[in-house]
Amino acid sequence: MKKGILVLTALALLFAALPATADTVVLRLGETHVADYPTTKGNYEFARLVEERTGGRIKIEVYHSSQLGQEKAVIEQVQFGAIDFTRVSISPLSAFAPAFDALQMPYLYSGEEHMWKVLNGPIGEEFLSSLEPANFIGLAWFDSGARNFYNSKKEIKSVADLKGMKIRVQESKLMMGLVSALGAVPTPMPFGEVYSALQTGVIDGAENNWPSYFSTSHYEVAKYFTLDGHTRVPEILIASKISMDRLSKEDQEIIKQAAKDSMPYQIKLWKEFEKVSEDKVRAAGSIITELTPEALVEFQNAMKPMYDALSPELQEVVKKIRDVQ
Ligand code: GTR
Repeated sequence: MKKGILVLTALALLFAALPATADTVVLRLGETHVADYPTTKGNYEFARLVEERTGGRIKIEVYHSSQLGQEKAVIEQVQFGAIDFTRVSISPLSAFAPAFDALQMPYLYSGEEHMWKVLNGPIGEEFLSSLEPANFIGLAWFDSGARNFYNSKKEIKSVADLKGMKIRVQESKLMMGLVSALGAVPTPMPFGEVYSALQTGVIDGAENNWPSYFSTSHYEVAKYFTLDGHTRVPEILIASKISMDRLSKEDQEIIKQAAKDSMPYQIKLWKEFEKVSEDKVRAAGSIITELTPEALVEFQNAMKPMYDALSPELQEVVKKIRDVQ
């Protein structure tokens, strides 16, 4: 009798560890944003295309709202194959692939068109494939607009106004350097902790794009928003090389193509949501400061030393990016 129960338990455990049917594969994707954020919807589109194109053999479950952990921790797990995919900002990814700093330098792009030309051209492709030695497969780029400073204390109209302010940054050396270059005090912390840090005064401010400022409700606790547009930091969809290596070459190709094909959808939703977010935070009473042309030049000049501090290799990449026009 006892033996029978043991055998049954062993069988139950065995089946629990197997996918739903022998040839169905279920993969997991970690996302920091909430379910209806454009980026999360881009992930859903990617998952839908993969499922459709594999006739349901490969299912990708999207875990939004940091259910699988905060951005940096998720990247680590993707590297070890514990999570199969993630969509992240390239800022925290730079800790794993330092060359990505070259793609997110302050005031690097003349505008969004320039950035897309770079990402959709040979430079973007090279960056996607450069991730393999770090055990990632770069799949596609998503839009993330431009980042701006916001805070709970006062209007920022010049670089001098930022002096000594405690500004939250992503867990990224480059972002720490950027905030320091402006005379403020960088405070790295995970995205999910920023609201309460602003509310309790642990930090004075943070920086992000319109959609993140709105969807996290940071605007409720930090109403001064300055349109300085210091960086354009692309989002990237990556896969674990370990997970991808377990699939056939054909399925790997389907996944790569599906990721690329989900880009226009995300970019369209992004544009729409950028506008909605801006309108909502303006209506909610945020104070939006536009920089004068002189003040903007001051911001740009303050960040020039960051370019000099780049390695000669990355300076070369920056030059190539600038040459794409
Ligand atoms: C957002 C980005 C997130 C996360 C966040 C942050 O713009 O989409 O992936 O990096 O910024 O500031 O932590």
